[in-house]
Amino acid sequence: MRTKVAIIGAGPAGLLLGQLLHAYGIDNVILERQTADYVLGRIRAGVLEQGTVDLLEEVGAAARAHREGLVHHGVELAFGGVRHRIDMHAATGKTMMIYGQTEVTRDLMDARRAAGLTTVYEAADVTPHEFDGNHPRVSYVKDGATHEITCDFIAGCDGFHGVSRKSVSAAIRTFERVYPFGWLGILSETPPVSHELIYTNHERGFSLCTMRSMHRSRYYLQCSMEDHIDQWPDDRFWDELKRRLDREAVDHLVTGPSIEKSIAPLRSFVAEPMRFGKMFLAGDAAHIVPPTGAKGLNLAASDVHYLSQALREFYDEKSYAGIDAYSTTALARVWKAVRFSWWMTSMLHKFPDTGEFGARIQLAELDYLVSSQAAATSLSENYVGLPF
Ligand code: FAS
Ligand code: PHB
Repeated sequence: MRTKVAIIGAGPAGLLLGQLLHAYGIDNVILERQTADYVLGRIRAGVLEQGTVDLLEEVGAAARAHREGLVHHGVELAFGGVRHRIDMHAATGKTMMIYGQTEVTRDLMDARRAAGLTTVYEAADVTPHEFDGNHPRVSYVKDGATHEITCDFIAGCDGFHGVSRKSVSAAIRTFERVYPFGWLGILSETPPVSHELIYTNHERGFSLCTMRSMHRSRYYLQCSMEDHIDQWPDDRFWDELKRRLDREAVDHLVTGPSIEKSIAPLRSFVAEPMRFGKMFLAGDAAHIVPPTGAKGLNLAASDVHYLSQALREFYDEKSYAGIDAYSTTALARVWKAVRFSWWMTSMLHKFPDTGEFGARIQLAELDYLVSSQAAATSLSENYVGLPF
């Protein structure tokens, strides 16, 4: 098989890149290790920046998001048992959209299928070859036979555990911080406790009240990395959540059976550079952020925005300028989001090793945020998404 761009991974990064390239008349094929249903079964992000919604619009995959997505103008920060609203729209003129990553993925899969583009699911042993030369290609195994795709470029959109970054033997630098806790997440068919998200700093640990719709809620609790999901039956989850919420939230909390429950580790990770000859890394393949700042999915979107523009410039104008600048341009925005996600995580979670002093610094930071317009504006412009 021959294509211009071989994309490894059919998560949000790979699917959005595929549709952007298609919009620019650039032929592409996606190779995905799992089945489409498996990809759709992963419950992850929930908040879309305006820039991400704009990209979905650009590829004609935003109609359902506009119908079903919830537009939010702010978030609430709770500490010391009191909730404070940060009006992000007033500070930035921008809004966020609550629309699950599962739905984004489904809309992009539908758009790809409607365009008749090739996605090979259950592709095993996907391997990028000769991307530091002039004849890049990708091999894979399907139904017991080995196949090969020759291409001009390879896009590694295969997530943190993918093959692309691991295939790079050249100079690659990684930067990492692993947090001493995880997020225990639950999904339930219950009305959300508030119309907006509630981030809570509590002496027992962080909690987040979020949602997927007005009848489907999602909640997160900071938990120990030693915790196992079997130790958290629904009743224990709801009891612990009530201990961490403010009184008004407890009064409005509607509990119910979990329809999904999982524990995610938290880390900050960046690989530099994001380009190796004819192969590019995008999304979680290149960086990971703790979900506190709701940046993971949105960074995947900005990466593939930069990459698709660079490839469009190459094919339209035979210019390598965008391709040569891709890594530097993407990393400039990545690191600002990594900083913001680290800052939000440091401010809101319980860190046993920083003791009482660390806890007081967190409360001072939160108190400053809710009493200074400048501080609230700084948080807001990072949360709604810095410009592309
Ligand atoms: P993905 O990991 O989504 O997609 C990579 C794809 O590549 C997968 O489909 C995988 O099957 C495929 N793949 C991997 N190896 C391959 C190989 N060798 N060959 C072929 N295909 C291969 N972000 C938020 O903003 N908010 C959140 O609350 C949030 N929660 C998260 C919870 C969890 C448990 C995880 C893991 C992540 C969470 N994230 C969250 C971040 C998440 O949303 C990512 O940022 C987002 O999925 C990034 O998309 P991709 O870069 O496409 O990577
Ligand atoms: C979610 O809705 O899953 C979500 C929202 C905000 C975050 C993290 C996760 O910071």
